[in-house]
Amino acid sequence: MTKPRITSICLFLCLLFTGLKTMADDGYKLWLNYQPINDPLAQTYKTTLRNIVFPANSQTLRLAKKELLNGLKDMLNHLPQEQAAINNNTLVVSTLENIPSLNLAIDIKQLRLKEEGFMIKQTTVDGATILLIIGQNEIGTLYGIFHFLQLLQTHRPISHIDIKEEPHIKHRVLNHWDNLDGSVERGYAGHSLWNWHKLPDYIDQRYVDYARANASVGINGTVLTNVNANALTLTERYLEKAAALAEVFRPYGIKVYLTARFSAPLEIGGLNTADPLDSTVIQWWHEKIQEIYKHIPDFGGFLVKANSEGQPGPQNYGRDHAEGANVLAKALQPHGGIVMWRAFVYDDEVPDDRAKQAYSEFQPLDGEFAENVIVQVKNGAIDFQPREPFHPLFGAMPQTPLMMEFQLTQEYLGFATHLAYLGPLFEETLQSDTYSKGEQSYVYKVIEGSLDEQTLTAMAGVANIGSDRNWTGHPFGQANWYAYGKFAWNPNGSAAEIAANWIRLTFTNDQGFVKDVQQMMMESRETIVRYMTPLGLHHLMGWDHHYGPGPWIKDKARADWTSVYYHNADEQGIGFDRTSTGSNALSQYADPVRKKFEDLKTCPEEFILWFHHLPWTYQLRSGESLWEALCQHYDMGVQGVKDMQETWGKQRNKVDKQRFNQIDMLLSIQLKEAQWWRDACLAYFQSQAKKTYPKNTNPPLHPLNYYENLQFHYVPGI
Ligand code: GCW
Repeated sequence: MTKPRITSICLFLCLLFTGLKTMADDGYKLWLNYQPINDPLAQTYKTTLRNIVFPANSQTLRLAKKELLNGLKDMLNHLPQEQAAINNNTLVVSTLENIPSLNLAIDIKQLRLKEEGFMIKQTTVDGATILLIIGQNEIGTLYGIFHFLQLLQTHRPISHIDIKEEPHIKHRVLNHWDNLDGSVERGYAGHSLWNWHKLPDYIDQRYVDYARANASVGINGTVLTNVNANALTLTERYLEKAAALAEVFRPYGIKVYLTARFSAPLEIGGLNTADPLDSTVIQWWHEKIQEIYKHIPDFGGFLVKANSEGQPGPQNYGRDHAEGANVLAKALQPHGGIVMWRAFVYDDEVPDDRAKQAYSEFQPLDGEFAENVIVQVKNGAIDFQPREPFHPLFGAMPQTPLMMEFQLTQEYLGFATHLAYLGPLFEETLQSDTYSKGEQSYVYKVIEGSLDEQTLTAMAGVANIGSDRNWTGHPFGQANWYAYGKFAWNPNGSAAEIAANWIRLTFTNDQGFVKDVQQMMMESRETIVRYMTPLGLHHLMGWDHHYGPGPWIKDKARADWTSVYYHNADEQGIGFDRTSTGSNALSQYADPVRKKFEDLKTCPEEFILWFHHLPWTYQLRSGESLWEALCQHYDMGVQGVKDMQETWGKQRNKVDKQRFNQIDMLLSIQLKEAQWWRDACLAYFQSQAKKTYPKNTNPPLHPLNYYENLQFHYVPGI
């Protein structure tokens, strides 16, 4: 070959390569982005996967096989040879149950797997080196395939591989706050995915892709409808529609759940009461549940928000939460269904510290709930704030299964315009020590049932998914969906590791990129805490729509819907006293936790104003006064966004143009809004503290009344 020809081939390859980088990627594929592998590893993969034995005798196994072969074709441009017998370099995929039919010299008694678990193992059978993917059942096998593909996507070695994976939590569920009119409460990524109007006859491809994405991270349940429930959901017309979705999701191992409006017997049942102890009501639920199972034979059960924020519930009839939950549970039990009963309650009348109310109402009911009821508790006692201490109910109800509710949709973390990787928030909560049974009684152990020997276990994530082409609005919102799935599978997981894998799956395996972007993700949530609610402040957001800052919000129908109730700032000081001199919410924690938070010497400064009301002159460990530290945190928050911009700016040539630009533009919005949060909060707190700004803190750009008078219309999510 002549020199000029070689040069032009090189040039062509270079152009092709850079062309790939700049090609548009709209993010629709999520982390299921099977990029061609241009790495020496590709050859090893192909050799190891020369042949395949994969009898696919069911719908789930057929789609697992299709997923595998498509993935191999896209990544390796290689299709293994289908074999009946087992030779060297064969990939064998099977459920445990099907192994005997393969005549493999393997003792299956040795292979123990928990429900939905799988193993991936290289081994020698009858002299042949083979790779085994074995699932405890069909769904476990599908999970094994996805896991295997992810290993290839992230360029991991597969020789001598020996992996066993089992879910630590049984029900790994998304909660959609989707309304029947197509809107999504606190949804920032477009409309609802569910087109109720066209269902049941029109099956959008999105439903399939949604199921596939969930299965790829082990999510096995979906609550289709908003917890602020509409009784119509339970009418025949809508059950037919929900059944059509259930049918799409079933082969992917995903069960459908619905939200039950407690007053449904009145609203759609024609009864004149919804008293859970009334025999006609009991009968009504019994019949309704039978009807549901006729439509959806594997229906998962109900999620219920009762006696909270105006939702009806058993207390309307003088009954308690257990009496309410148990009526539904009894009717669901013969069918294997469960009730997820939310503990997000705060009394309509009693203006006690809102942080105490869930515990006050639920803890005394420990042991009163039916076996198939699990109490769904938000990660913190107020409401999905950028940072909250763990909810005091964790560890406090040993005789009741408790599940975690995380919010993936960023209601309080900048909607879908701010980059907030929530892995560190999940990890921080799950690794908190409740001390309920002495040291190391971590929240994750409560959730996985190991602390109190619970077998009914679950986790919920309030979905951040909508009709936006890239599903989550912000491309990095996808990481929160992914990370939620991973933590629901193993609540003792690592946010940093999950982030690195997600980056590799979603963007590239380029080491520099992975390192930079992982660091950016890991710091992103702390950055938001700094420019929104530093040092334990909380609930400072704009009224009702929750967009932007509103530390001045006061004089509303309920004190605990205002901001001033939570920060109590005046000329003397700031913070909510939850110690024994204040609301004593701290008494709800186990003693070592209470003491740690109560004592200013040991209270972590990130929670200091959550638990203490302190003078502005209070000296923090850094030596700064509280006022100076507050100013500094707001400044660090804004600087944190600038740092993210810089990090992202360096990645221009490492990702496709489309996502690069999207993220770049979103970071600009985030910077503007971080500055706005900082300026508005500082202007307000300065007006209370009446202190001068520290030397290195620039005063806000505008006077306080400018921020107070900003008006917004058509904010998404309401
Ligand atoms: O965070 C609040 C939201 C409400 C939500 C409620 C809840 C679905 O502002 O929109 O209602 O929590 O979790 O029930």
